[in-house]
Amino acid sequence: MKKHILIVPGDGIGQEVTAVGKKVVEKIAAKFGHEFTYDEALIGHAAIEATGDPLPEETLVKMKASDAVLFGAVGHPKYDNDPSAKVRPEQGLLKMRKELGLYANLRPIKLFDELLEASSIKPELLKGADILFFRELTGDVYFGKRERIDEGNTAYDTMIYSKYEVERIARKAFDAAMTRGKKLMSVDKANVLESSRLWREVVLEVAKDYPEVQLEHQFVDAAAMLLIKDPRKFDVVVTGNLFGDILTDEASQIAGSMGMLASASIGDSTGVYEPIHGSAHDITGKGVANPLASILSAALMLDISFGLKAESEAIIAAVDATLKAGYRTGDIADASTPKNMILGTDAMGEQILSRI
Ligand code: GGG
Repeated sequence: MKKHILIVPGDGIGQEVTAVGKKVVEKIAAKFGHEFTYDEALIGHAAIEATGDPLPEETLVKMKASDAVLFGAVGHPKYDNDPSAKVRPEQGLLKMRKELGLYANLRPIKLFDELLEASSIKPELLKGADILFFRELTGDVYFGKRERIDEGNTAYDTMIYSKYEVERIARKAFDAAMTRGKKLMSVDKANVLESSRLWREVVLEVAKDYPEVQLEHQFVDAAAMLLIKDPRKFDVVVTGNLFGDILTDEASQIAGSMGMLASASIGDSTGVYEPIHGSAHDITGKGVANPLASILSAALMLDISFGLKAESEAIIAAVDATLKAGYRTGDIADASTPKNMILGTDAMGEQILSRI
């Protein structure tokens, strides 16, 4: 198979983990006889530094012309202490999602058995937990009108959803539920928010086309509590942009670490595959970042964008076998992990490559 992949490492540890993700894709191509070509582009702080724009036109053009994008992370600590900065790395991420019509963000919460003890949640509550989040990605407060008024003393962000936006993400989630346990949880805050009441109305309407799927509604606060209390209650979850952002970070603790969670953003054109973690400047340059989320994002890319199921499974099996062999990065190590089994980013990548 011939495919063109755009590598967009972004900022911080995005650079380090995406380099490893790319090596894994190259190994898969060699092993399975595919002809993948690659290009690279800037986004986020790296792009601001080079061009003044967090998503330069050149990057967007390359993204649209590619078969898939392997993405890293955006962010830089200099903006944390400058809340009024007009140009920010995250604007590149949001614009990319809007321009590519990436309305569905799939975030599988997969717990590898070997990491049961690494999780912050009791192992007996966790074993068998397997959740697939559908986070809506191009609506909500992230894209609603926002403004400072009252001479800068008051600010607002608008939580906004239209029917068609809810319907298309709901259909994706129902379709996924049909291929899994035929259970779907829709998360909203319909007891308070009007946009959530619209969300619930539309989900109920779409549900009529999926009579086999058992639909449950939860308020976001209750869902946040249940994720920790009873993670096995969850199968497929559909929710809005803000609630999905927060809940999936929480759910990463089920998988042991944010460094384990991959994601796929799909919609109208090129799919984008990225770890859910950010740029993590506190560990940037130390060579200790966990590359497994990037590697697992590459596996999602092969499966979802290219339909290469066996190739995708070969990556997941290599991750599983590496963990079974006892290798860990610092974020997923525990007190019982021997020091010589705690690896840095590249060494962990080498272990995965050797098992493909
Ligand atoms: N790889 C994910 C990433 O770069 N996250 C940084 C970020 O700003 N995330 C906000 C969001 O996902 O909406």
